[in-house]
Amino acid sequence: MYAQMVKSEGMKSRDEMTPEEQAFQDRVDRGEKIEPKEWMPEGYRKTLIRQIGQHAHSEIVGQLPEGNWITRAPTLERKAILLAKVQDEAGHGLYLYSAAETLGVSRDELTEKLHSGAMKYSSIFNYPTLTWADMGAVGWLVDGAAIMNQVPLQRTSYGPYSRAMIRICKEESFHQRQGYAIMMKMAEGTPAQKEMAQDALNRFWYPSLMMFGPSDAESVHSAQSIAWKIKINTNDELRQKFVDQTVPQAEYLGLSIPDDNLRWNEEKGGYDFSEPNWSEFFEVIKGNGPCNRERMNARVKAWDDGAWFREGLYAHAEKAAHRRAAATTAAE
Ligand code: FAQ
Repeated sequence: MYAQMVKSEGMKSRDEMTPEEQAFQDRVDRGEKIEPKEWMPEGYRKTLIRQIGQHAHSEIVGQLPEGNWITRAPTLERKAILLAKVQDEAGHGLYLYSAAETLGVSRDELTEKLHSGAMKYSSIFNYPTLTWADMGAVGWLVDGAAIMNQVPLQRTSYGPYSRAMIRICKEESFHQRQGYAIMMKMAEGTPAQKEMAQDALNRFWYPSLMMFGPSDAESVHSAQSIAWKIKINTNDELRQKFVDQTVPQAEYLGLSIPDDNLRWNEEKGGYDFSEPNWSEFFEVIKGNGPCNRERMNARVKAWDDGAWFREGLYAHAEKAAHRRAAATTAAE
């Protein structure tokens, strides 16, 4: 049904594992959670840092396309809701950076890697948000895709990541509902408003499908990540589930999915659908999407503008440590 998964580089068969690695794999297979101070293979640690770090960066960069519309929300209520959603994304970034820190990497190191282009963030946030209807499409489709990916990640094998996901998923559900509520309002509005909703769906459909990553045949990390239960499902499995869930929602709105090949396939019990343009995806993750430069410039500027504040915090922490040390010496 899905493309064959490729073997991940360096992935070992049981016979090739050391006794320590075998014992670790047994724990994972039994469904035990791995906690920060416990022994883990270096590859497991690195894969988690890559995935959790990329996820954290996505939450932070992901504030930008919606932040763009806070000042232009059509009503005070919509503004308050959007503001709360964007603030939630900042919180998700922080839980995830904290989860990554338990693996021995600092948030500053991760930020530096994002800014230098050594680490990625989700391709979806390199597309522009052109109209208010895009706030609906982002909530409905982008948060919808995020939930599809993140609900299984609540069962991921690394304890801190799994616990961060449980909390994040609760908030993402509200995000998806608020996006769908915007789409419902637009779709039952004037013909011009319905047209805006359709246009937003047309532009966000394929980029949303890309969020799940390349097809299983091109996904270099899936096999190893699934064996370690860092990932629970393959990219194609989750993409299929997302399409199956979203098509009836579009029908309810009276909008059309921009895909002439979309058809219910009775035999597989799911929709057949067109693949996204994968060369566009690989260009976007290489840094050549419509908004990559704008997004990175905004993040680097925010980081640089905040330098005085971070320096103030460090100076304060240093003085407080000196005072504590002096008080301890005086008491002795
Ligand atoms: N964008 O071998 P695979 C959100 C890269 S949700 C960019 O399949 P893997 C909420 C991949 O890193 C969005 N790069 O990789 C929100 C690898 O490159 P590398 C974030 C991508 O890791 C909503 C290469 O392609 N969610 O932010 C993408 O096994 C609204 C080969 O790919 C997560 O991060 C992509 N879409 O599977 C916020 C969820 N796909 O690192 C604000 C956790 C693949 O070797 C507003 N992450 N690549 O240089 C995952 O589940 C996985 O990492 C996948 C990719 C499924 C994304």
